Amino acid sequence: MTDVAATALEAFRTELERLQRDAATVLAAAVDEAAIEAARIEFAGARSGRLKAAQKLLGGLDPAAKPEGGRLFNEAKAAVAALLEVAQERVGSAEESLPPVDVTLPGEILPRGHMHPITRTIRQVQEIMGRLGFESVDGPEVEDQWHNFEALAISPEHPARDPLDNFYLSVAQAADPLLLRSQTSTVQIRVMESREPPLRIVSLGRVYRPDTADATHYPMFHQVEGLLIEPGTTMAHLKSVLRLFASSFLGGDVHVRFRPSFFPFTEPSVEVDMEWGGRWVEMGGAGMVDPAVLAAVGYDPDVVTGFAFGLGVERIAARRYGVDDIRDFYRNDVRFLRQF
Ligand code: FA5
Repeated sequence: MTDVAATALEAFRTELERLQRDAATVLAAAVDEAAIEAARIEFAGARSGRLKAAQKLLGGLDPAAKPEGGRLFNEAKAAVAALLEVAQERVGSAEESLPPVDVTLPGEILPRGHMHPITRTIRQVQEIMGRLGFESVDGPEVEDQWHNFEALAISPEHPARDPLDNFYLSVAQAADPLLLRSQTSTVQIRVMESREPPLRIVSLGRVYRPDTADATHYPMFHQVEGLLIEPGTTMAHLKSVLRLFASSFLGGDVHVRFRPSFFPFTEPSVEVDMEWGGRWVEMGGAGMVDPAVLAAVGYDPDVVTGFAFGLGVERIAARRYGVDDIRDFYRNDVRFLRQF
């Protein structure tokens, strides 16, 4: 091989090396299909790609240099093809894992929930009672013997204190076993202990009893407790407040019926039934606050009078919304809940 032919072959080798280096740089920076296609045209394009130009140079080499030149050219061509393939795979898998984004599409509409019917009932009761001048207050769900029973004149041997009728949290032998409150009447005591009359309060919250769940019972339910302490209060005021409440909440002219009953903390005591749509339903208990309770909280029973009532929130909500089974409120079935 002449010196001239050897120099031309060396120049050819240098050009092929530069071509491969450039292809590697360009393809490493390619981030999408379009960049790879541009690189393919630049390096391997059939008409004006750089490999095509190198092939033309190969044709001009000295016959003695051609076998080596051909080998170098095939190597470079295979290297560019491999670089293209690797880049293609990298970009393809990245694009597959990313969902295509069409920014002109409207956003995903998230389903919007609404208040649970029991929460809504609680707010409505608070609002109605607020208009009648009753301030909304809260009390703890974990209670002691004093607030759940003793101050309410429920004696130690009263069946309401039976361990089978309550969720006690500490051992029964403990001096003052705590329990999940079984009624919201506890809040009457807490408020009267900390404030002086006159009082108009309403308290809505959860209470717990080991009752078997059925259409009208649930082991966890809500009560609304009302307490009014004002001079000259009578049962007539109690009935008027309950009737005004029932008419506002249920709508229309709701009749309220009192049936004689017994609660240790009211005297006289009554069961409260409401008639609506031709049916009477028991909603709760009520009565004049017993003098023993007034004395327990430090009031003078000869001077202070008042009434109290406690209604089942699930019962009044069921009545209001025409629900036959209060268990439906807690089944978490959105098809049921969506209706309200
Ligand atoms: C009481 O709990 C008294 N504290 C009510 C009271 C307050 C009387 C103030 C006098 C003065 P009773 O145990 O009857 O009373 O419950 C009241 C209401 O709670 C019932 O009428 C009923 O509507 C509701 N209730 C009782 N147990 C359940 C239960 N397991 N599931 C759903 N609601 C219930």
